[in-house]
Amino acid sequence: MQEGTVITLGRHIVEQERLYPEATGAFSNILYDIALAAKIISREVNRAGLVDIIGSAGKFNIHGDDVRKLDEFANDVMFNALDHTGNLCVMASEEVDDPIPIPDEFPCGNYVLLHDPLDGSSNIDANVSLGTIFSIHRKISRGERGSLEDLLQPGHRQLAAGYIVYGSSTMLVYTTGAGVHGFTLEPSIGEFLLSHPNMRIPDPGKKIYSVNEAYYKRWSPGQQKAVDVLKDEGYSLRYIGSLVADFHRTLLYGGIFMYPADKKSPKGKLRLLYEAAPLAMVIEEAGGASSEGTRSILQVGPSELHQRTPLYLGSKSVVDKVEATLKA
Ligand code: AHM
Ligand code: MG
Repeated sequence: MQEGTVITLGRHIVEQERLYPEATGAFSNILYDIALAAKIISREVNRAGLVDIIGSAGKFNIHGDDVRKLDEFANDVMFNALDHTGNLCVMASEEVDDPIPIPDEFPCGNYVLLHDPLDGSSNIDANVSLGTIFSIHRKISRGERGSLEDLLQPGHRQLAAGYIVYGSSTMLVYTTGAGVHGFTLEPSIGEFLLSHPNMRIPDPGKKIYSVNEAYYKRWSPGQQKAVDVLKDEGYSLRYIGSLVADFHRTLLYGGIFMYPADKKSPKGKLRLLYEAAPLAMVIEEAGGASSEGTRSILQVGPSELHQRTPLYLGSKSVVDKVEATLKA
């Protein structure tokens, strides 16, 4: 490749697809459609602070209950970008209780999409980074239309996963199992451009742990010990409270992100299928590790759509160390 060549997300997806001669293009189209949805969500997230000044162009504003409506907007954008293309057989969203069928008037395809359309939206008033998280599986059920069975697959079967972080710039990071690649949105041309090829998490990386330490008294003795040990080793605490932003920093700098189980939330807070599994695929593909305490998140077989899980993500040596302390 010539020096100075600009690689758009579209070109990158096509080049990745060529690695699989049997590919039909359907899978690539899903990634394009997610990127389109991300651009629309990014535009609205960036405008959210202006709504009081210039008025809302859409059906939401930024206050009180209406904050949640930005989640709903993002959810609708994802649905509308992906419902009609004939590539998906069923979807699921953190915002919706039940499986989301493809409308009867559209054909179904061989893929399954799960997503959290706008994670961390309670932070929007403070201009804190938000994110979208996605996970793609192959259809495994026999019927023509997808079903719950297609959605309840363990993370190790994901074909692709990634996230978009709406930060000081908007970035899309994804993996199809052939490395982790990061793209930055160039707003003036509306394209995601390859800015972070072959991302690898540093190990051990910067001495950073990321957890809501206010819950310390509710943690198990093993969890308390794990954090005590990190502090004794000179680690610093960084916690934004917006998962995609905390995860993105962890991927770039190393260290560990934790959302453990505690006495109040014995299964943790974060969702296995929309948050934990996709980010676990990304971090493991980048050379890091994921855990739910005793095993990789990717090994956990879901039994319900909105299942929660304790979550550890980060540099492999650090996750291993914390896992060992939890077991001790
Ligand atoms: P949400 O799904 O209700 O938006 O909550 C998810 C968010 C994550 O972004 C973040 O990691 C976590 O909740 C923070 O929770 P806490 O305030 O308990 O630390
Ligand atoms: Mg969420």
